Amino acid sequence: MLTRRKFLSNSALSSLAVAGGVLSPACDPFNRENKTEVKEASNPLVISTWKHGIPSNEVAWKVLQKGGTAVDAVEQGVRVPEGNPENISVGYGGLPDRDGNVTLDACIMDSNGNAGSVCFLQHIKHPISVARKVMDETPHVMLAGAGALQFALSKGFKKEDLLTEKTRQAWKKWLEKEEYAPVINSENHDTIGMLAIDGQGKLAGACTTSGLAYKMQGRVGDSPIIGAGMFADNEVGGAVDTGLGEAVMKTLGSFLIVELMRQGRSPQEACEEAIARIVRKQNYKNFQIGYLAVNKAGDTGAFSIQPGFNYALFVKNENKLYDANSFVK
Ligand code: SD4
Repeated sequence: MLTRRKFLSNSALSSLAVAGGVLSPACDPFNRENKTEVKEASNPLVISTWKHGIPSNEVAWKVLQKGGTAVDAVEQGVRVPEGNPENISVGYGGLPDRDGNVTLDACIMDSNGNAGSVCFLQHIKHPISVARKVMDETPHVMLAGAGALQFALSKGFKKEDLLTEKTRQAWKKWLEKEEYAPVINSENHDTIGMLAIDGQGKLAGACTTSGLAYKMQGRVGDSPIIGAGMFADNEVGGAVDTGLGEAVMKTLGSFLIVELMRQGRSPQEACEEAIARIVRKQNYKNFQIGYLAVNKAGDTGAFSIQPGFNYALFVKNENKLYDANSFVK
């Protein structure tokens, strides 16, 4: 196990923490003595939202088993629901906006603090892989709409119709009444957020969604916003959420959770505090938010506003679904 102090001195030796003028994330530019002890996870781990997390974790785990990195694991893992037309809230087959357009949001972060994101992206089945390319191959963090599509096409992604017969019918039915009300149960909230720790103890995260069903054209949620839908800091831990993005964007929930963990809260306490910040100010009765968090030691936390939020945790060769505790009982 590495303490943070050892970690700091190791990294200072290994690279003097400066590569191409960029400070290593472990290096404190103010040379303050940091007394926080950070335990390293002794096992790889994958955690993700909802029951589609089970097959997604399987794929991520296989990447880790082969010695792959956490960022490769989360990218490959969340591609599972993205590519599944039966999943009506992520990627291909996601429910459209009010005008029948499937518009996708996704983001990814690696263990070096790099981030990539796409929002309001249409016609591309795997937005997470476009977000990964934004991170790896552009000087930017986020590309939106037509620009994101143009970039994806330039990288060889295929332009596809993402509306399936099933979602076209659901949308037509919705048009009969055109009533828009966020629903608190899992039918309307099935974004996948995933965090992984690899064999080197490195941490990464990903989040991908088709967003709220029947949203206004152009609406972007929390999921592609770094620090809202997902945040991962390899020195501390990571967090992801699912639920009504507007509530999360107003509180920057995933960033908040990581910062609370940095200050010593457990992942569970940090998730509970992030939910507390929402229910204190917002009328939470009609919506759901669920948070997941993991720290560097591999401790996990999960908490939601309403009952019914579950998540999949793969650790020590076991991939299991758990029910999260909730604020409303
Ligand atoms: C959004 N947070 O677009 C997403 C929706 C979601 O599970 O999480 N669904 O607001």
